[in-house]
Amino acid sequence: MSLAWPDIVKAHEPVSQEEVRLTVKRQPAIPNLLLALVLSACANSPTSSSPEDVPDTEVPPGLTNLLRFDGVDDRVTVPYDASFPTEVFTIAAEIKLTQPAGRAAVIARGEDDNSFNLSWQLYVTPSGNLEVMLEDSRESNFCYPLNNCAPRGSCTFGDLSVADDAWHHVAASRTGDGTLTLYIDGESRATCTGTGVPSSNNFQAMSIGSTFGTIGPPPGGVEPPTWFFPGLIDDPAVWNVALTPAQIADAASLGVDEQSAGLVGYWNFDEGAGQDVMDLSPAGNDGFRGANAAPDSADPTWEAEEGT
Ligand SMILES: [Ca+2]
Ligand SMILES: [Ca+2]
Ligand SMILES: [Ca+2]
Ligand SMILES: [Ca+2]
Repeated sequence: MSLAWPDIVKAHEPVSQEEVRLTVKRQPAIPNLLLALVLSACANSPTSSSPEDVPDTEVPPGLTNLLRFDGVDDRVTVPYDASFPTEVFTIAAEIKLTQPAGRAAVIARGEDDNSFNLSWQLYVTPSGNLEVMLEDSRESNFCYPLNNCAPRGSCTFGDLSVADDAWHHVAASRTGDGTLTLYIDGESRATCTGTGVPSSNNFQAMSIGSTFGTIGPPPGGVEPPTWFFPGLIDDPAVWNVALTPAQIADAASLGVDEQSAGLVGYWNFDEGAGQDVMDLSPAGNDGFRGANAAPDSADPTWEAEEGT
């Protein structure tokens, strides 16, 4: 088809592509007339396939997309790579969910099958609050900002609620001197100093929408995926540096800067079809939907951003 979504919008309103992106992401629905225009343009194109040929999880080309996670087993898997950051990192994503029944992982370097060490994980608690868990090489788990697992360091924090069925940009960074900061919508909401040191004895896949492992060695020694995220995720990203508060604010309002120093993973989930989830960072950490690179029950569902 010849018409892309931003082109259609531009024809109606003199706004920038960035404004289009933010408007589309944050508004509950697009005008039905415009969506019908896009869909009919696809249906009428002589080169497009018939509706019967399109699998359920595909969305029309030309739209920007995201992934819906079912909270049962859905996740994105990124095979282990030495570029994954450990002690110094920034992790971020845009999320939308209602209060989860259990813990809901956004992005994680979860438990290793052999060391039973996780490095870090960002998740939403059953109370609907953003939280980070770190684990050191001695299998001590540290939970921030409540500091109510193995206590270490100290925190100050404010409102961390994110499970209100609205889009939120969430992020966490950790510096080399152990300062962990949690951000919501570009604002610092928690700062912890003297935090635990994430274990580097971890060769597990990175996961988006879940983590790997329960706390401690499971029977059989293989860490199962768990803490499945029920809702929408877009634009997850990972850096091997601690971004500044100003950089986090920019990422929240403008999106991920693909040229930003230290970027080692950025998945915009715009594919809209197929298994591959491409990393737009120089590190090339491409992932796939679900438990494996073939269609499986753990595949999250492609969804047009306009549908949110
Ligand atoms: Ca562990
Ligand atoms: Ca997207
Ligand atoms: Ca799959
Ligand atoms: Ca599923």
